[in-house]
Amino acid sequence: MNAPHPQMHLHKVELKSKDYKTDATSFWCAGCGHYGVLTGLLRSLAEIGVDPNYLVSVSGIGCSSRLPYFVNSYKMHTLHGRAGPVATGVQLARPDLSVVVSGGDGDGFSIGGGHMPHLARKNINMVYILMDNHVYGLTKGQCSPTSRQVMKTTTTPYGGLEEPLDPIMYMLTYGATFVGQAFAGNVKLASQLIKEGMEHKGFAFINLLSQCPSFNDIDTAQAFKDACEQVPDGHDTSDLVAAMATVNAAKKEGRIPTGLLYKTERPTLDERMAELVTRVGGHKDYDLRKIIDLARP
Ligand SMILES: Cc1ncc(C[n+]2csc(CCOP(=O)(O)OP(=O)(O)O)c2C)c(N)n1
Repeated sequence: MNAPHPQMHLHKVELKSKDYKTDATSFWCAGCGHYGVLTGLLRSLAEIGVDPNYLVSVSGIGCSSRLPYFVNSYKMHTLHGRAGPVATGVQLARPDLSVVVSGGDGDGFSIGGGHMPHLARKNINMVYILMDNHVYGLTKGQCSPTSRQVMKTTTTPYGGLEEPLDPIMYMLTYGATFVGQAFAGNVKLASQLIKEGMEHKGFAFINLLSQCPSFNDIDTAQAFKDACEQVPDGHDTSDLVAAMATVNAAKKEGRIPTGLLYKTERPTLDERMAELVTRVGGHKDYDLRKIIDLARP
């Protein structure tokens, strides 16, 4: 049985979702899907009772990467595409903290694309929320790796030349141990997935489809809502091949499968490091800071 995240037991608090919201002024446009992601996250934090003192939200650069500003937590607004590696350092140094990464499809899969397979295969214990609006929002409407080919953008005025990347297939392929998807406007499902992802020990990837009313006029809230279809109750979340087949079948029909698509259990990188340090170094209580101190000349 996969032991739950250590923080979840030790530091529970009773707060309402509004208590997790800072009073930072939002710069997101009216009607932006990112608001749904934020509401879903705040709700899941309250449901679990996460202590903000043990929560770190990490992001790169983009409209989506502003999310940590609004979350009552420690936070790191890092470089474009580099949230994953920074969050990895946080998680390995302090495995007792809950680490939530948020960012856009450009941040995660263009400039940051090289990091994604490694977060998944190393099974870093964190939640990665992709706020996928199929476009670069902050820089005003360039095409992203998830832009649909038919979309005309400032960099593809006649439509795209490339097939879009599917973040879900990508994550299933590279070994993420928790993979879920929802329309950001379906706050109930989004918050449920984030909650389960936070309780999951390992790399939890959640793709939240988020409309950009300013720079993407084809993937509107209504279009996402109409295309999303929750996987049936009988869906076997432990079967990787079934998860891939479900995604492929849906794609052929222009549907987007939502809900928990895949979940498995395997040691996390910090657990493997703790085991190694105990076995090889003879340290009973693994603490990276102590190890670093010991290694100092
Ligand atoms: C090294 C570097 N290259 C390019 C940029 C410019 N830039 C800032 S955000 C961004 C993409 C934003 O799109 P996305 O990550 O999808 O997030 P969104 O704004 O749509 O939420 C780009 C290209 C940058 N800040 N740093």
